[in-house]
Amino acid sequence: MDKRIALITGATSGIGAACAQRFYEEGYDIIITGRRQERLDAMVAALDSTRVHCLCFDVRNHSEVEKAVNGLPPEWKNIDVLVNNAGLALGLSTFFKGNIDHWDTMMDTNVKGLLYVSRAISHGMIERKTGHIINIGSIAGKEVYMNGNVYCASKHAVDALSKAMRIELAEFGLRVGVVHPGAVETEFSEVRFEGDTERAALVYQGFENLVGADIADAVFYMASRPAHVNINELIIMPQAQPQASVIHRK
Ligand code: NDP
Ligand code: 8X3
Repeated sequence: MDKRIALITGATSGIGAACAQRFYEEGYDIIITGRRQERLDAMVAALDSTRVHCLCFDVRNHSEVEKAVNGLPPEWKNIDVLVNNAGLALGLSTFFKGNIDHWDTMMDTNVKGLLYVSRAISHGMIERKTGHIINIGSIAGKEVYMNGNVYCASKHAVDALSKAMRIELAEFGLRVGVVHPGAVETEFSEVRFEGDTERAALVYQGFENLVGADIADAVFYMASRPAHVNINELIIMPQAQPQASVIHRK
């Protein structure tokens, strides 16, 4: 395989870490990003360091994003696949009791952060007339569940932006897809419940949840289709979760 590069945002944990591992195993050189430098360092140490480049930045900070992408060494600039995975949910409550800081963080990360990274990286893809952007949405971007309001809105925005990007980038030969997972056991619920690990564990109790590798498999499937094939979207659920708010637990 010719040298191919995948950049994965939010690669320090969960779905992003699984995507990084999968692309690496499939022969890609990988650019891993996140805010936790120590985790990025540990990942580089566990792999062939000539095939991994790490960038530590917060996707919410537009100038940090631009600096990180524009400052890539020449041999890392030609990104073939961008996996926009960094994201989070904070809290579960009605909108009328909602925490405004939570709303800002979710919208800034899941929507604006994804836009900042995509804008910065798409310029090179457009110039080279090749590239693939794969966004990680959510079943929360296809359905709405009680108390999910702003997180669901942010993921509906990811769904809409995936369509917009596909329309606007097609003439340059680029592909855009989105993967919408149901419940995947990661650090997601620990983050949502702000470190309450007992509450987080309950989310995944009594049924077989998805794991990061299930989503990485779908993302890699999209990326590995022939160049004339674009998988627009995939919705991937645990068998026991037929819709967002229904989970059959034993
Ligand atoms: P994790 O909490 O395990 O991972 C989230 C990743 O996002 C981390 O690597 C984190 O890195 C990164 N991240 C969060 N905020 C920022 C930020 N401001 N700047 C840069 N990186 C950031 O959760 P998941 O792996 O589950 O989540 C990944 C994506 O999948 C999210 O978009 C989530 O909404 C989506 N998703 C998750 C589902 C699930 O059930 N788990 C289901 C459907 C969708 P760091 O903290 O180092 O910055
Ligand atoms: C994460 C899935 O249903 O917990 O996006 O919101 S859900």
